[in-house]
Amino acid sequence: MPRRPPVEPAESDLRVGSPATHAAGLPAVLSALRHGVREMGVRRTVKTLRMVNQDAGFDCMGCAWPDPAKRHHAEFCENGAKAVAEEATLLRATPDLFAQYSVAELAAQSDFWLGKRGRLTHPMYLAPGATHYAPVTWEDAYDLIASELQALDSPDEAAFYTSGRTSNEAAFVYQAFVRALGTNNLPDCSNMCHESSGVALEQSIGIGKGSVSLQDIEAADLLIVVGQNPGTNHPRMLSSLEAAKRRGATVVAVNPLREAGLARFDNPQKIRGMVGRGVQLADLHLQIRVNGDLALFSAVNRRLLDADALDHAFLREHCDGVDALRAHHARLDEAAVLAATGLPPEQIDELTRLLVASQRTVVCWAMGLTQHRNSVATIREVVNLLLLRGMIGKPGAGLCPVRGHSNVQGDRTMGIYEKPQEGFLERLEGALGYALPREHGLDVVESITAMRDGRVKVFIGMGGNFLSAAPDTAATAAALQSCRLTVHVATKPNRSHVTTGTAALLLPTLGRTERDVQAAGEQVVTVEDSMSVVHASRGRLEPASEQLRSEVAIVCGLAERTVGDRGNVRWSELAADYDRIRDLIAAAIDGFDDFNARRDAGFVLPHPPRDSRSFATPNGRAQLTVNPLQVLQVPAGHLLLQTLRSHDQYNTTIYGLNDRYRGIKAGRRVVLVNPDDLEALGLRDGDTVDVIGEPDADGTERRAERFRAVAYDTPRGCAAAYYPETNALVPLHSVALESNTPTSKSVVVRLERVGAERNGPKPRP
Ligand SMILES: Nc1nc2c(c(=O)[nH]1)N[C@H]1C(S)=C(S)[C@@H](COP(=O)(O)OP(=O)(O)OC[C@H]3O[C@@H](n4cnc5c(=O)[nH]c(N)nc54)[C@H](O)[C@@H]3O)O[C@H]1N2
Ligand SMILES: Nc1nc2c(c(=O)[nH]1)N[C@H]1C(S)=C(S)[C@@H](COP(=O)(O)OP(=O)(O)OC[C@H]3O[C@@H](n4cnc5c(=O)[nH]c(N)nc54)[C@H](O)[C@@H]3O)O[C@H]1N2
Ligand SMILES: [Mo]
Repeated sequence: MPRRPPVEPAESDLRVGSPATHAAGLPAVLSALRHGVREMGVRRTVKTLRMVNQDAGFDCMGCAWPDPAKRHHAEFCENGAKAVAEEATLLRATPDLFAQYSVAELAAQSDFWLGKRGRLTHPMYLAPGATHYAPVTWEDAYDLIASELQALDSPDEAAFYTSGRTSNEAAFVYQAFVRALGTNNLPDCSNMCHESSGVALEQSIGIGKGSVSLQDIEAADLLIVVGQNPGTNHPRMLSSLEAAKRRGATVVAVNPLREAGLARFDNPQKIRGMVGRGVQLADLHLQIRVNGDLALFSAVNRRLLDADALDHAFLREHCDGVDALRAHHARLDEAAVLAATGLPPEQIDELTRLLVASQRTVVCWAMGLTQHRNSVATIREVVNLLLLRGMIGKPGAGLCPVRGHSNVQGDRTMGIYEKPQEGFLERLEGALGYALPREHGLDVVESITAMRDGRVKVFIGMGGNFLSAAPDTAATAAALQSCRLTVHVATKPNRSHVTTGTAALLLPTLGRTERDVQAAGEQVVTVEDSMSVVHASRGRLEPASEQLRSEVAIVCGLAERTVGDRGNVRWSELAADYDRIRDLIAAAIDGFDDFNARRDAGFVLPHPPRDSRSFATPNGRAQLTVNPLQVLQVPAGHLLLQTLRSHDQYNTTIYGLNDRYRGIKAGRRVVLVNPDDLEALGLRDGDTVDVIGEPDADGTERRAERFRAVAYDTPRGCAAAYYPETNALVPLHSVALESNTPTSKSVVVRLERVGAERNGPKPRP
């Protein structure tokens, strides 16, 4: 029975209370059930949630945190349950919706409203000059795309985006198709996410992935969680931290905010978590200033070097660069460290003391480290720390970049990468049996510029919400609008679907919860989690509409029409039986031998530093690196804004309008500011303000309108507000050095009070 979409609260409904001091527990279970029942009713909620992350069920698309070997009866968390409810919803965005509203009218709605229309049911086409999307057959849709692609002067005039939910099988055929066409233009969400981690790790240890397993997390005696909010974004990680704590581990949080999830945790899987007082997680909280981490880790490393608290045997046998690092840190300016971190030196001493005492150290991090101008340098400095202490390639120790999307790491392994290495291409070429392009392609930021300048004319998005996820919303909108054709393979409507090129197509696809039946029968797909474990995922629900096609089927259908069978590839055979795709993957990619035989049990991909302390750098040794301290200067009267996630969203998908842990209810347009800064800026808690970013070179202003200023516990000079409402403020040219990741956590802004005369109706984002 179709349900009615929820009604969006008005601006005046926004309430601000005190932040929570506990995470999860009963409120988490109740919140999960409320979202589930609202989207899909009681019976379907119970049935669906029982299949998450079970051996015979589907992989939760909530995050990339691994599953424990011994699974709980209900291996889910509040936000995993919300992610599932969002996909398994009974609401439907049918052709009637697109007949009722023009594209312009849809574009005037909020992200929340668009997402809450429900699942897309039919392929839809927006013809050149048309005002409304209209239904189209799959065959006509493929033909339209094929003819646009074939009409290009060069395959490099198309860009093929991927969001990290795509399965390994779909990702593999997608990149095989794109490269058959002749381009490496494969930008992906990683470019905006953990690219800085990949670049830094590749340089330092020769592989761009983390080096720990779940067992390592639980066996560590010291866990440092930097720039990450696991209580909201990786709630199952709290269970692992809890397990480590019960064995006596110390947890340190490095974060400008006192996130509830790192304070006290009531495990919803355990009775004691529902009725007891829970476990205190972080023993030490370093309330660092935004972008201060390079200074912090430099200062810690200097102290370790000064105290000679080093693993000399490990350094001698495996590493280069310790003398250069020592000479560099000997000149470290402690005053600059204090200014950048805002931390009392005693706290840095305390962290150093914990490190020296630790036998098994793990450092975990996420977007708080990766989305700054100096991110790659910062992460290299984190690697320096673990190398100095010999904390790589032994149990209970290592590097843990906590990935975001549930298969973002797997997509990269499958070749979704604009800068493929020669060795990878050679082997892939052998397996596919046709020639592959060598010239590197465009990443996300480069794709935006290329579209805007007319160098890219066709945009295809395999999932995701390119417009809302990318920086500089106005620039990205202009980029999409200057394309001849924009295509989205998607489950639910979003802003990218209503900011289109001259023509546009919406291709509805199966989600991971749904049964995928092809010519050879029911199919399974595989994913790779944050710790390099590959495992199977089986959809169980009936598809949201009979018209839906799987991502694999869509790619193969399109490839058949555009490039045709070639080499060893018969697209229709791949689409009929995903085992045939896995045969190709086994031949093309390291670590996937006997893929079909091993997919059900799951297996761990090789990771030389973790497995044998070997490092695939040019000289075979791990590299300690010298990273000059760069401190971002914020002009007087300005703040350094970090853009982050609320507890009720999945990236650009807005589940609901509350952020329970931060005390925000029924609204999202808030900017969290230190009370002393508010006073210094002549503002009061509760004022309505516009947030204004740095102007463009041509003077165009970047402004996000009507936010409630909220006095909040964050260091002086720093502020926080939700993404994607604030993406308009991130300049397209403001990127991390070396990784080209937008600096979503270092946005220089000022606040302008909105006078009573401007208290008109709420503008749309
Ligand atoms: N429920 C839910 N789960 C998700 C997602 C979601 O949106 N919702 N998104 C998924 C994705 S794609 C990703 S990448 C991950 C994101 O997971 P997170 O990285 O946890 O996500 P953010 O909300 O961006 O939080 C960034 C954290 O870093 C801190 N921080 C900001 N700037 C700095 C800094 O300069 N230094 C330090 N030390 N800390 C800083 C912030 O205060 C915040 O706690 O989560 C994944 N899981
Ligand atoms: N300011 C700011 N910007 C950021 C960030 C930030 O912290 N601050 N974080 C960045 C990060 S870490 C990331 S990863 C990106 C996220 O960027 P994206 O991955 O592009 O964005 P999502 O919001 O995850 O994409 C949601 C859409 O995916 C589609 N979808 C969902 N499930 C499926 C599926 O199974 N198949 C297909 N084909 N489509 C599906 C739905 O239509 C939904 O609307 O945003 C980045 N942008
Ligand atoms: Mo991400």
